[in-house]
Amino acid sequence: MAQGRGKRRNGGAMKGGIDDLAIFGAPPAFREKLYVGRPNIGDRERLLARINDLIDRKWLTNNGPYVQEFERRVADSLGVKHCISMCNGTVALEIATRALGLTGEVIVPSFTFVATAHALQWQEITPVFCDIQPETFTFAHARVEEMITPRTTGIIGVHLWGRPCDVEALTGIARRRRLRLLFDAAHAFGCSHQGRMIGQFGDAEILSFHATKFLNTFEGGAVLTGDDALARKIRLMKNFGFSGYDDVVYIGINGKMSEVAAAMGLTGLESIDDFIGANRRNYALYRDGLSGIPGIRPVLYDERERCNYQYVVLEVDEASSGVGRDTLVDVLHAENVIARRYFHPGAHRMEPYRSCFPHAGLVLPVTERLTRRVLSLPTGTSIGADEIREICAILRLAVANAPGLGARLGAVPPSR
Ligand code: T4K
Repeated sequence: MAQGRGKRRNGGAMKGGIDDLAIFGAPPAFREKLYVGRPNIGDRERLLARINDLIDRKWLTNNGPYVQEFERRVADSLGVKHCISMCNGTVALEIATRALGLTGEVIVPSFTFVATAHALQWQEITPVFCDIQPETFTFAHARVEEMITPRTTGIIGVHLWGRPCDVEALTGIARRRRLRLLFDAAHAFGCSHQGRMIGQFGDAEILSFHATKFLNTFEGGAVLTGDDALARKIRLMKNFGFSGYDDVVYIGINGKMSEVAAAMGLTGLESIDDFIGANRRNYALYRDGLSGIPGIRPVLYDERERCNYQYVVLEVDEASSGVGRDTLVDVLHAENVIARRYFHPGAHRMEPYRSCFPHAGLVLPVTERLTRRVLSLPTGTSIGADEIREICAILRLAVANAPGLGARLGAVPPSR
């Protein structure tokens, strides 16, 4: 697999002094931009062969053979009875929410991609934002229980960055309070929780196969469930409510995955071990390369579980590093490292939530503190070890020169 060929500018020499930083006018460390979320692509020949096949077959969508095979393989690999593929993760969330009969209010974390909240609001269900635990970045379940009202019908837990949320606590709350429990597992394909694969929990879980995800189908998603009746309903819903050739028995929309998307997914599945291997190697390189930098803490994965290591996330403690998260992002962007602030500023600080009742003025202290501290770095199959070492060296240089950086940046406009 091609990894980071020829992107470094200096061919060996790392940046050594503050004047070498591109934010002060030096050439950027990388000739090309390094992105978070560069797609993992499996074997190109296998993909093109599959695309040729589907073109020859003239069966492009509507539950074609590749879609059926993809669904079967995903379900088998996760140990889930039903995998119902979708055109994307957001539609998977919307359809799952609707099929579960959620109405009124649903409790969600704010520290997530905004689609988790929008999927509810789009259906005029109120997302009730709950704060997170600082150690895990996932639901503070004690708070979840306090937020239940007579209008609450469900909870959506998010396995943020593929790190499982507290499944047991949420399952207990949902059972006790007779609520539906859905998991947004958009980041968590291939991850496990206490030895069981994500996908097996709650009433249903949803996946995203967006281009930026660990496993991609260009665009795509899925609902996973062990519940036969729910699976039947979701299959109707995603195909206009058709139960047969021309018999519509239900209100539905179009949530179908195409054959070309499934061809990409099947090809990616064959390279899963390579994808995980590259991500795990990158994660280890970042951990080594960043160790000992004051105030920079990589968010860790539980190595006892299966992980996809798809997100390399740092938490920046400005009091110790002397440099704020946003300054580090500016420094990296200038070097052509397009670090991201996933998921700043928190869904409750985005429109329409930040302006509208009942969210306006909502304060979630832990979410707000952490969304100001995290940044995601490039990883995946398109980045190499040399590039990671250089990114770490840039961060080390920035923190080592924190006072000078701060003083000089007072006069430099931010790059974003
Ligand atoms: N729930 C959660 C927790 C999610 O994170 C998401 C999606 C969903 C639900 C909804 O699933 P989908 O409906 O998307 O299937 C990106 C993705 O668009 C989104 O799928 C993802 N989460 C989110 C975390 O990231 P943006 O706005 O950051 O996308 P964008 O265009 O800035 O691209 C991200 C990076 O990837 C860039 O640095 C460039 C790079 N990139 C992107 C694409 C599309 C490439 O290198 N190649 C590409 O083809 O949202």
